[in-house]
Amino acid sequence: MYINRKVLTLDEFTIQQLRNFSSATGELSSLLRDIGLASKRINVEVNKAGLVDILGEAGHTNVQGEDVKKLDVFANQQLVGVLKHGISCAGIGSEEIEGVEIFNDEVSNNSKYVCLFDPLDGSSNIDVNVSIGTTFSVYRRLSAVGQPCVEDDFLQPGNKLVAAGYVIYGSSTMFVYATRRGVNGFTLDPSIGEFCLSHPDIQCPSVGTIYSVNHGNFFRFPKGVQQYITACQKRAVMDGGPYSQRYIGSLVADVHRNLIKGGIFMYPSLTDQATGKLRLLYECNPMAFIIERAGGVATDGSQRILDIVPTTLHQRSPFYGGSRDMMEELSGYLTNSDMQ
Ligand code: AHM
Ligand code: MG
Repeated sequence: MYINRKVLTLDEFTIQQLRNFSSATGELSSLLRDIGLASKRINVEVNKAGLVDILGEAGHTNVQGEDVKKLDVFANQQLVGVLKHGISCAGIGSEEIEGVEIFNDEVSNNSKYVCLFDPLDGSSNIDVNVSIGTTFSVYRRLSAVGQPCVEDDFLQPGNKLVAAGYVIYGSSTMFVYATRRGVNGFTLDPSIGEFCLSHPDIQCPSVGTIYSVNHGNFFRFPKGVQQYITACQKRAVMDGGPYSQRYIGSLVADVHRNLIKGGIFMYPSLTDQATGKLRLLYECNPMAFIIERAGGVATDGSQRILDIVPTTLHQRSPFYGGSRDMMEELSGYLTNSDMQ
């Protein structure tokens, strides 16, 4: 078997980054390694999802007599487990858990980060073999190190993020994370069980030809969004032709594609749900942080996603994000008050 030893693994890369900072303690590298480990375990179970009918339904006992858990519950347990037993995280917030979980042991109380995640996003796609993902946000805690962390440590705007990322369980499994220094992507090499640097310094193209939105909601969108979508469809051939509409219904997969190819993703407010669907702290913020670090733009229609000051753990926000020039064109439609 050929192994390319020149390709950096996720661990090697984060440690290399660390060497550039004399004051760095390695806690962030350790936290990313923990999330990487959990995501490898999640990946193994996601790949077996189609076997659930053979091995046993979720919530039942399989043929080996083991309890079969729903995948999103399993994913949550893996992430909570690695972070709780690791040395870098004082507590977590998760889409699967109502309140924050404060670890409150000696090592965790001395950790400087808190983490929020959606363990398995797009879970309605699991049963039909479509890409799903994990999203995560990392904040430096505000409360004093040495004490248990507190809920306010989690309620920070995205502009305070130290790092954010996602894992996509797709045709291959990728771990993408961003810090203030940029965005890098790592593909899981199953032969060695390591994430290997495959997409260094990801830059979102400033223009693209893809718009991603749930078209079924068209008549529930603000008028400006309807007008923008119609403009996407009416683009003249001389302007590069109409854009392509691509919507997977998995935030991670839709954003990942647009990040690489150029495009715009929208989950607008709806007439009967003004805040849209996506959760601010562990869905919108990590994606907005990554998009911005890659040179793109992300807003809720009127302000930067990353500037929204959260008040509750599971609050939702409309989300528009992607290629800079496409976002600028969209904002022309959204800022016109007749269009709202
Ligand atoms: P989930 O957290 O219940 O999986 O919902 C989030 C998902 C996103 O991945 C995706 O962008 C969106 O919901 C799709 O919603 P819809 O089916 O309304 O288009
Ligand atoms: Mg979700």
